[in-house]
Amino acid sequence: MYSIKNKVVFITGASEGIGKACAYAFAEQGARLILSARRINILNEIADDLRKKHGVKVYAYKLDVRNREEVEVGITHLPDEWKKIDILVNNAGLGRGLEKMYLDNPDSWEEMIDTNIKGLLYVTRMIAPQMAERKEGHIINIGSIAGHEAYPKGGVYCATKFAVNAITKSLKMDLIDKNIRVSSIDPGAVETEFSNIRFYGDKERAKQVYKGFKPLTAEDIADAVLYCATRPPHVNIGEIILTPTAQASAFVLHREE
Ligand code: NDP
Ligand code: 8X3
Repeated sequence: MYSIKNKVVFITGASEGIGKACAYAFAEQGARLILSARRINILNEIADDLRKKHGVKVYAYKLDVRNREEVEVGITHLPDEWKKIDILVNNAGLGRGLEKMYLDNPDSWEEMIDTNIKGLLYVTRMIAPQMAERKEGHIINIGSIAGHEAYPKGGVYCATKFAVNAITKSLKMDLIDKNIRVSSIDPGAVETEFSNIRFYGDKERAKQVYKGFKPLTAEDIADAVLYCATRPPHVNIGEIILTPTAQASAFVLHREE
């Protein structure tokens, strides 16, 4: 296992779910963390807990990845000791609604496209050049099985994750002479706040998504992210697709009654 002790890891969407689990997984390995999300109070609590539990340095700051200016200014003005970023985890993302596309509310499309595609691009655009200049760094995108197969009523969410899939592959090619690793972690059903957000706070409906089988946990995904980050420097994991054992695809999911 390649050590990531004292490496600087920048995680978007670190206040909840997979991003938060990544923060804990990296802190356990002694990495230094830049945690970003919109809910700064929660981030500050996580940061304090990580400092206490793992004795690591953490810089938490409020960032809405949809806001290009906020991304550009925030990353440009990171304190000096946080400017050199070794690993970027592009995790911030969401699904909004599950609805036939031709009847869907375009506002939800904007939110998904702005967060999952444009937000990821804005952050990457600010961080990849400094990695390229140093010829050192790793970008890990959180995609989805929805980036490999489209499913009904999820057209725009799937489109955003197909975009992440394409961006990951293309970015790897663009950075091929810069010694940068680019990976995509593409999960199936993970029980987080994802479905609650997708269904606009309808907790009962969200619960049904994970009924009758054992879903992945945020920690399972963090484990895969950490695996990518701790391979020897000459090893690039391009993509990991992971699903619950009861799930074979977006369409084939075995539920026990
Ligand atoms: P959660 O809802 O639990 O967490 C989402 C995180 O993203 C939160 O920390 C939230 O923080 C942050 N976030 C959302 N919008 C923004 C924004 N505009 N700017 C900055 N941060 C933002 O969901 P998951 O942990 O499940 O999702 C994480 C990623 O994993 C997403 O990209 C999702 O598409 C992907 N994924 C999830 C799967 C699942 O089944 N759960 C499966 C496959 C992929 P805050 O609200 O504080 O800003
Ligand atoms: C979230 C998982 O397949 O339910 O990316 O859309 S899925």
